[in-house]
Amino acid sequence: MTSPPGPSAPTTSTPGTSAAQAVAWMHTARFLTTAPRLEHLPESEVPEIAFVGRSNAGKSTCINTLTQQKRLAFASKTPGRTQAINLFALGKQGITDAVLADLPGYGYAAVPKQDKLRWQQVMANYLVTRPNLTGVVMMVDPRHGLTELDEILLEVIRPRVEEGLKFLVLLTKADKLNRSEASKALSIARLQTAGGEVKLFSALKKQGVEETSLLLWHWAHPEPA
Ligand SMILES: Nc1nc2c(ncn2[C@@H]2O[C@H](COP(=O)(O)OP(=O)(O)O)[C@@H](O)[C@H]2O)c(=O)[nH]1
Ligand SMILES: [Mg+2]
Repeated sequence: MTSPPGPSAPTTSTPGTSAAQAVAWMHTARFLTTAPRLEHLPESEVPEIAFVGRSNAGKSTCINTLTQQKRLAFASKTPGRTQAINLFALGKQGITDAVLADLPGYGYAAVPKQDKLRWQQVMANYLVTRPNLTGVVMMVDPRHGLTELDEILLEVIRPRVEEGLKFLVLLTKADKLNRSEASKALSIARLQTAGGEVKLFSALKKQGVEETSLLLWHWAHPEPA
């Protein structure tokens, strides 16, 4: 909780894109398709940003808050789509300039082991092979920190991160932490991600919404070199 939420918080950006524009861009999200297996994923040229996280980490709430649309993550709860990759398109009227991929939460105890393993395999394959994957946002409940499965996933994507894949850890439910707990959680997560980018996020207080939207915008619209 380093800065107060709200429009008064200044956000830096490259010329042309304000935080408000990035937030509005996120609000254009609409359901695109659902893919129970990798071979069902449509080929795509546009940058794709994947949301991953342990079950109950706050992923659905975060996606709903960023996109300002309750039915998106709801779509991911529809029977048949729960163990699937759900894609959402971003961009103005019919012009898709990025895709959000919602990957089912992992680590849920009640899921049979066989299904868990199958799903971990699908997810690992997706993260390693998806050609247009541009960035990964990992949602982590800061009261639990990065779990073993989170760390395994980090290992899976590490080679791609070294080749330029973007990566962000969002510490969710930040409203449940006091100031010192928040700064401690940030330091620990930064250590665990070897200096990777980590931000606080609260759906309840709308904390981190502008910063995250702007960051994802820049992932999807890199400056020409
Ligand atoms: N206080 C608080 N609770 C949250 C926040 N985000 C999610 N939660 C709660 O955490 C639980 C899990 O959230 P959900 O989005 O369903 O997690 P998912 O399983 O990762 O999709 C729910 O009870 C949410 O209401 C937040 O920013 N603040
Ligand atoms: Mg969910």
